[in-house]
Amino acid sequence: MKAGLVAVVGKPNVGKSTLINAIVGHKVSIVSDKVQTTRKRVLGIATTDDFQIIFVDTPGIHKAKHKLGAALNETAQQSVHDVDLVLVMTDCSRMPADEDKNVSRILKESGALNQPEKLILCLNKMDKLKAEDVERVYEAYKELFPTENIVMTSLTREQNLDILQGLIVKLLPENPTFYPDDIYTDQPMAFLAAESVREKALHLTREEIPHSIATYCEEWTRDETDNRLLIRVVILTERDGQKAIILGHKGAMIKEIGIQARREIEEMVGEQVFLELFVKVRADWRQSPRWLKELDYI
Ligand SMILES: Nc1nc2c(ncn2[C@@H]2O[C@H](COP(=O)(O)OP(=O)(O)OP(=O)(O)O)[C@@H](O)[C@H]2O)c(=O)[nH]1
Ligand SMILES: [Mg+2]
Repeated sequence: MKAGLVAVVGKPNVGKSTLINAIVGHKVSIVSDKVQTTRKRVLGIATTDDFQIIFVDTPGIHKAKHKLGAALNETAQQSVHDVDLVLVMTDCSRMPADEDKNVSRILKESGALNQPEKLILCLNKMDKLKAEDVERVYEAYKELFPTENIVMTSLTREQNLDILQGLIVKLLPENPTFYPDDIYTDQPMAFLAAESVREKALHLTREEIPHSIATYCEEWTRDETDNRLLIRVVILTERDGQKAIILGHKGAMIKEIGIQARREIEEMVGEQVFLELFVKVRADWRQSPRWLKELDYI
């Protein structure tokens, strides 16, 4: 039996959470085309008869502009300690940017680059890479993250996912499993439900809205009269104007967020649910240590 922890790190929006969901086979971490989608450390656990990969999903490492950003970077940096493997993910359709260099520097400082045999470099989004650029990007990323364990993938097309999984398993130490085989995350259902709401809001909104909202589950109870699960999720915004956008014209936006999230949550819990959404305004919550703590971001 091979088993162990694999921290997945990299700059924002490269596909870290997409990878984890694909190998775990459950949606443990939300995905979007906006940066800084993942906001806290989340475990995604894939178990078979031969292995247990315990992925640590982390926020994308970026140039922080507020306390929330600093907390996200801190979470990501801490996650590479005490793991068996570090998987660094990059978007190979572009040459390394300052953010990739910053990730490299952080991994160097943590000592991860001194153990190339425990480092995996995933060059993702190869579907967007031109054939004539392959060698150039390969060498450029290898220079930043020196290791022989390199896999080029397209997660959206499921290309080379099996090769990457095989490599992870090969490099994991011999261990008994750490979690029962039916557990796929360390997060409670209430967190997954709140994240589902945030994901739908990220998909349906633009500009500053995705970054300025947070969600949390306020209530998770069973209605005694009709035995239905009642889930109340709060969408936190920073300004009245943002609240108005989330609500939408005559409530159309929040209704759509609710419909899409409810569908996903019902699939997750395997029964019908009553999903209630509330929008609250808390000025500058991203700068408030109390709110960041409340939301479990620090
Ligand atoms: N074209 C292409 N898009 C991809 C691929 N893998 C992931 N994506 C897309 O890239 C975007 C970001 O994916 P995420 O998994 O949320 O990225 P992340 O690295 O977890 O991002 P943060 O949590 O913000 O750090 C989503 O729109 C994905 O669908 C790929 O192989 N090719
Ligand atoms: Mg993510």
